[in-house]
Amino acid sequence: MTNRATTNDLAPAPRSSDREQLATELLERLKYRIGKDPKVAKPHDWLTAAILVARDRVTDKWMDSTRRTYSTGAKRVYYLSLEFLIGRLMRDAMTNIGILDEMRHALTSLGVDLDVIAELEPDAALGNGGLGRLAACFMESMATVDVPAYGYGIRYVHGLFRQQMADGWQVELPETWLAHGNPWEFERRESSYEIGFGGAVETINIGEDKQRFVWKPAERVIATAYDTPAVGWRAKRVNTLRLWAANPIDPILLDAFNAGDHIGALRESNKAESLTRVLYPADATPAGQELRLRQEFFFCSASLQDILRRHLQQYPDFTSLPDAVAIQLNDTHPAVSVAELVRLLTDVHGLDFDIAWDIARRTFSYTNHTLLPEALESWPVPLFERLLPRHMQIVYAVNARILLEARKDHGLDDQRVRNISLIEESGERRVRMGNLAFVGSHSINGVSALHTELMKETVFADLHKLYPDRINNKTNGITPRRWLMQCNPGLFELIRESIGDAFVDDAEALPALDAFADNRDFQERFAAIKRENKNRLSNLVGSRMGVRIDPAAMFDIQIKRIHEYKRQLLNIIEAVALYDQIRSHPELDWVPRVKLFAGKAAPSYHNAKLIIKLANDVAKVINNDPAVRGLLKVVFVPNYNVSLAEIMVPAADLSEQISTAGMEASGTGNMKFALNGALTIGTLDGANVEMRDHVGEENIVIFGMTAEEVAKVRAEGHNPRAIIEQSRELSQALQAIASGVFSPDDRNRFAGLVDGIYNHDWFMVAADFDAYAKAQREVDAIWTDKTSWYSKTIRNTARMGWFSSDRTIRQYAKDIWRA
Ligand code: B1H
Repeated sequence: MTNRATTNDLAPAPRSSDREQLATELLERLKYRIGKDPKVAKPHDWLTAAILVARDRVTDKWMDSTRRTYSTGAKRVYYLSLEFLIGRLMRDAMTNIGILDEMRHALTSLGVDLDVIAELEPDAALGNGGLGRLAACFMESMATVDVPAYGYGIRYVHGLFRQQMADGWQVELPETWLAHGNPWEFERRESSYEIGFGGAVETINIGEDKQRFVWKPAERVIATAYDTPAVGWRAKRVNTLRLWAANPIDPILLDAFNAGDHIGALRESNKAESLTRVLYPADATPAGQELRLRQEFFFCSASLQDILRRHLQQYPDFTSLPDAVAIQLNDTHPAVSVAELVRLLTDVHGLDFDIAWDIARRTFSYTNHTLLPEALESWPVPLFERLLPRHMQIVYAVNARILLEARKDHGLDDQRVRNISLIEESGERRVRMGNLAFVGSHSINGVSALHTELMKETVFADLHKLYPDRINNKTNGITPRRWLMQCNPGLFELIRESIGDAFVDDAEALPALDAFADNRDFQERFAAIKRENKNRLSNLVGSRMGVRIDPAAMFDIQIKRIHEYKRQLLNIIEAVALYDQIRSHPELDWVPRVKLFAGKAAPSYHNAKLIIKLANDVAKVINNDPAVRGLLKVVFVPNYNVSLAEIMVPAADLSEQISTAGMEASGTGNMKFALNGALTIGTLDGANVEMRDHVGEENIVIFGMTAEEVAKVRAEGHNPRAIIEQSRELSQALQAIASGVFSPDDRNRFAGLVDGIYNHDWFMVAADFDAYAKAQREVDAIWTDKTSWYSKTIRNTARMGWFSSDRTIRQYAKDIWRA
């Protein structure tokens, strides 16, 4: 294990920075909280003790922060998200409170290696991919820039599945992050709420033509809070991540039990607990099952009840809610909150509907994360009505006034009225959660400049015309603490030695590094650090997979969820074409490359799983062909997660960001790689566009169709067959794959995948292939000139400061939350 992080002297002195004090605390926690003698303590016990020491120190700051929010009357921000992809927390928390180095020494003095126990901490994978990881970066940045914030979500017992390879196929295994307990969390029995489902609505006439509505749910469960501290950089502020677990009202049905029905007695309990048992593993595609809608409503209702209770502790009524509270909806997953807040304010707290609606709209804001039509959440009306009868009424009531206003005041025609309706009327009637979130929010934001423009032109075109001030852009960001300081301590130290400490607190001071981009000595040190990071990844690939990769080769990495629009297939086809070229022209100076892939496929996504199998099949052939002479290797690293990203990102030379233009809302992996000194090969999609603007077009390799061109070709019809026939490289590669060169045991395995490219090529793999292959040879040329390579990659690091999530959060705070 390489020597890591030496950031201790940057942070404020902890209560006692003394390593003896930390050692004393470790022994004390071990003895009194874990009940172990150091002589018999297992590595896991030491991990728990170390976390408890860190947690206790965080707790002081946590209480200070809470008190400060209360006494200053500051606005509170609530971030509602069905996903928080946290990863490990120990190194993060210790870095941010400034005890990492002292803790390392304290543990060493007790005969324990911090790096060894750090590996034992489970990776909290309560999210699928970018959307969940963004929520985790935002939690850290909100604390860092001193925004009083609460994250609200679900405490899934099982996070995203563990991926195993069986003969090159993805196999999903349950993930059990809570198996050894979770020393970070505090269970809050006192913060629990009843959540209802189903039943009926009673109407009570209260005179003067007025009515009250009382929802009588048929089923009820209890939501119990678990709090985890979210520590900002230098522990200026500690916020709360509050995750809800579902429990039965009656843990055991005594009547049934006494009657001998021991299983039946637990039915209620099992049903309640199944609600928060597992994260839906679909990324950028909605799960669509009843249990998912139950999860969504469960955590929204619990969070809103909690928010309203806290508000009433400090204010006399709810007229002040929009000034005291901002609620950010992370995609449409929490959109049912709009109806639930209106219900709570009217039915439970007695406000008039108009007032409640106005409060809701001024309190909520909504972030859209995808334009993929299949990803836009909608629920069948019968299901929604059965599960949430009162919310159905509220949706209809809201819809009536929106549509009336649209027709009367704005003169919209039938078609446009249909487009903005909360109810989809063509085919099966469905509740459109995107439209509900839109009309219930004062701000609707996209996650990159391009994505935001496309939102205005496509899915929300008519709503945007009706409410032209609501859509705005907030380009995503990443936390530089986790994604530079912690994952790449070598580079972090080099930057610090070169430009001083300013960038440590303000990533936008990084451009000072530009002055070193052409400095030979600096380039060599930069290269040496990259090499060390590559050695570490080589060792991991060697020990975990038994595949030898040469750290001197170019590490070309594509890591993200497997999805057709992300075009891992384009990358694999290019590998096959390159393989042909290397064999046909052994006399040429091929740049040695390792193409690394990692990522999970949704278990029900057939083509995505087939793409994983293809990568593994292609790897097997190429890696074992002596004619390649080791010039090309293909590796699919199993079980991609945050911790693996922390090793792969700093080791990358080339970052693959090659989605079909117009389809990736932003991307955030793209930012992590560039910050860590990789060159990007990418399309003009998502945040790549803004990355090009920041790093300069000479420092990024852009290829392929633009979003506009993709839209045009799709509208006018596209003839992929003709394109393929004109490209010898592409047709040979496709034929090899289709005819079973890589799958001799099942020659037809990939025929369907290749047919899709020949017949419709929806994702423009054929259309972009030649441009991509050409761009790859440009990359080779740059690589060959090492001075040029490092001058570009150093400039990438220098110019990525703007993509810090601190900047993103400041923009949300100023423009949307007014916090
Ligand atoms: C993103 C999702 C997503 N967009 C549905 N949409 C899900 C949709 O479980 N579901 O139902 C889960 C996730 N995730 C990603 O968000 C975008 O694809 C990225 O481009 C973007 O960078 C990221 C964060 O904004």
